[in-house]
Amino acid sequence: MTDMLATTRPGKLIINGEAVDAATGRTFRTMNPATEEAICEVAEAGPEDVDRAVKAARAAFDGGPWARMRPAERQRILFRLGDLILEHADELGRLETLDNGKPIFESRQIDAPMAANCFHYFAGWATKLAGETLPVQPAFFTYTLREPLGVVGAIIPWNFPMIMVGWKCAPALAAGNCVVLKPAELTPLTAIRIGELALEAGLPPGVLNVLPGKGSVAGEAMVRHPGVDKITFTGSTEVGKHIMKTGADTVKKVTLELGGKSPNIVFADADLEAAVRGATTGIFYGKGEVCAAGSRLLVESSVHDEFVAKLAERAKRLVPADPLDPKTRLGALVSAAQMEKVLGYVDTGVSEGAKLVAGGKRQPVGGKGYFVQATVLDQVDNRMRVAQEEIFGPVLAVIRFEDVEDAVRKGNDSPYGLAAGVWTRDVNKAHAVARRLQAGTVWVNAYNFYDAGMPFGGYKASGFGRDLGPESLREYTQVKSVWISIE
Ligand code: TAP
Repeated sequence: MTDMLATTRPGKLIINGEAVDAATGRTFRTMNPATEEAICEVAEAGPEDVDRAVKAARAAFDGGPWARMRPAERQRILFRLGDLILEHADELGRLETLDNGKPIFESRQIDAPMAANCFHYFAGWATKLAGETLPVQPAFFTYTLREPLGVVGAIIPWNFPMIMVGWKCAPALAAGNCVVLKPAELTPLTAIRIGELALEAGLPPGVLNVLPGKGSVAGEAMVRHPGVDKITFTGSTEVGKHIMKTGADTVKKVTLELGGKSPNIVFADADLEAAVRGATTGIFYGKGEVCAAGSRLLVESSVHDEFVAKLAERAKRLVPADPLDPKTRLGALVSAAQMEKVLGYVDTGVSEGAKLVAGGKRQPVGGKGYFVQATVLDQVDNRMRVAQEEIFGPVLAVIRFEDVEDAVRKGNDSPYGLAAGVWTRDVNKAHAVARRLQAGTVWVNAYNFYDAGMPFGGYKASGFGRDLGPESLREYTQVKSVWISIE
């Protein structure tokens, strides 16, 4: 604990290039879910701070330094920010682990490089966004300009705080927008630190403002603020719907990345050893607090028993441990409330008739922390609540299927459509099933792969719009058509 405090300072808001207290002077305490102890106090943004941040962003955008800067210079600054994130990966990884409870292996080795990768990738786009010359009528010279939207409000969840900063801010900034970022109240620390690094990289004041605070207060004020042109949101479907409704009053553009209940489908002809590994990481990576978690495992009947036996054995070996230990692969859930919700779903599953074959219990480490065992529920029917509702924890629901038709039908029988996995050695089957699955991402003989260059987002109730890849730049730009009479 002493060591922990030595590496964390009180968190401030970042508005117009300065670290400041909230206008009200209010703070909140961010907690370490592995030890149940406080990490530090953080300034709590309210509506007045949102207004200041939006005005600073507007000023930087409307004829300010960001708008006037040559794209090559914007590219250089964003690339430098990617470098700084890598240079500070130890510090950022540690902050993320303290705040979120995820293993340091994930936050240091995967999340920090992924966040950096976003800034490196999108930096390159700053110099490549262009309109088109469209010769539609001989009497006119006609072309389009691809322009930024203005001020983007980014509202992000607690499961991948650092990565979400990269997913949202890198493309928005590369396209020439200014950003007001609200990290989740549970995990504000890495967003604040990246905000500081952005200033060090040379981002002019006001271009990236960071407002830790409550969603129902600071987030709500951002969505209602007429000076915000667009909200890019990742979080729950419930809050996403609310944002869409509230944003309508000021005709906000909205991108929503919401929940999931993704099917990971194992055919009998798969490399079963690889599929067991893929099913395990598909659900237990990130403690299952992953929007795209392969939380419904669909297994072909003929290999079901053998597969589930191997899976249960593997899950039992995945023991919760100190997230700061580099060997740990299962950390603490983010909060007591999340742990209670997850354990409640295990009970629900059992009472619905599912069979618990691994885990199912809280397992404190050193007597503390919101740790939950890697849990496998077998004999789940796809209509049960544990198969239809997002649990957002290390709980896998195993469902049998008989053939391709049955697999596709059950796979798509969900309100969500974020991701899916397919395990087979038959290349025709892989392509055919990938086409038929209603999901924004399909992994074949793999699970949970991401890259800044590959679009990611949902079908159905998992939202609309895309993060990452060239596709995401459409979300942060608008097109102007210019007609010049040449007669
Ligand atoms: P939410 O409760 O929806 O929170 C997400 C963000 O919205 C937080 O910053 C939250 O602030 C804020 N918020 C809450 N109420 C708000 C309001 N009225 N107006 C504006 N902002 C508001 O989700 P969560 O529990 O943090 O995250 C888990 C969910 O995110 C899961 O459903 C998961 O599937 C989804 N998720 C989706 C994806 C993709 S890419 N689709 C990726 C990761 C997570 P506070 O937390 O400070 O209250």
